[in-house]
Amino acid sequence: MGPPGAGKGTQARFIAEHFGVPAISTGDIFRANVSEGTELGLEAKRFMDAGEYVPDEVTNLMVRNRIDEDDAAKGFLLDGYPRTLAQVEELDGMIAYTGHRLDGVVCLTVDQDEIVSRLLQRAQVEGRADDTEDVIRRRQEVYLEQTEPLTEVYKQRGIVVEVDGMGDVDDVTRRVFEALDGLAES
Ligand code: B4P
Repeated sequence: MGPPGAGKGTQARFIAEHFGVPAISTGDIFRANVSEGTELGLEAKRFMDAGEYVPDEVTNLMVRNRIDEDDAAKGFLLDGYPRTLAQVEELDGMIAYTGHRLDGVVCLTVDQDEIVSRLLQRAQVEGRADDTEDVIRRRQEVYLEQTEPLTEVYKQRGIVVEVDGMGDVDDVTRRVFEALDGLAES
C-alpha cells in the first residue's frame, strides 16, 4: 500500500519475483483493458482519467477472477488492492474461499513533493492520462480519504510493515525485504 507514486508497482515486481508468485496489479489490469478497448477498459477509463477509483463492484469482480487463476494457487502479491473498506471486506471473503491468508501488508511512505515529482517524470516517459498535475493531486486526495484509513485496519491485525519509500529503488527494496523478514520472525 502507499499513495500514488510511492513505488508500489516498482517494488511489487521485486517482491513477487523473490517469492515466486504473481504480482497482481489492479492498475495494470485496468490499463491493459483500456488499451485493448474492452468493455471493462471503457468503464474504468472514465474514472482513472479523473483520478477517481473505479467502482468497487467492478474492481472486486476483476480481482476475484484473477486470483482464481492457476498461477495464483500457491500465493500472490496484490499491488494497489484493496483501496477501500469495501474491498478489504471483499478480499477477506475471497481468500477465505480460496484458502489463502494475508501474511503481510507493506506500506510505503513517501513525501508529498517527491510523489508529484516522480509522477510528473513518469508522465514524460509513459504519457499516462492520469499523470497530469491536477489529476495527481486528486489521486492524492482520494488516497488520503479512502485508502490511508485502511492501514489502521491491517495494523490491528498485526500484519503491517511500514517502509520508508524515499531514496534509490534498490535501497527501498532492501528495506522492504528487511521489514518482511522481521514480520516473518515476529
Ligand atoms: P495504479 O496503477 O495502482 O497507480 P499508482 O497509484 O500511481 O501506483 P503505481 O504503482 O503506478 O506507481 P509507483 O508508485 O509504482 O492505479 C492507477 C489507477 O487505477 C487509480 O488511480 C484508480 O483509478 C485505478 N485503480 C487501481 N486499483 C484500484 C482499486 N483497487 N480500486 C479502484 N480503483 C483502482 O511508481 C510511480 C513512479 O515512481 C514510477 O515512474 C516509478 O518508476 C517511480 N519510482 C518508484 N520508486 C522510485 C524511487 N525509489 N525513486 C524514484 N522514482 C521511483
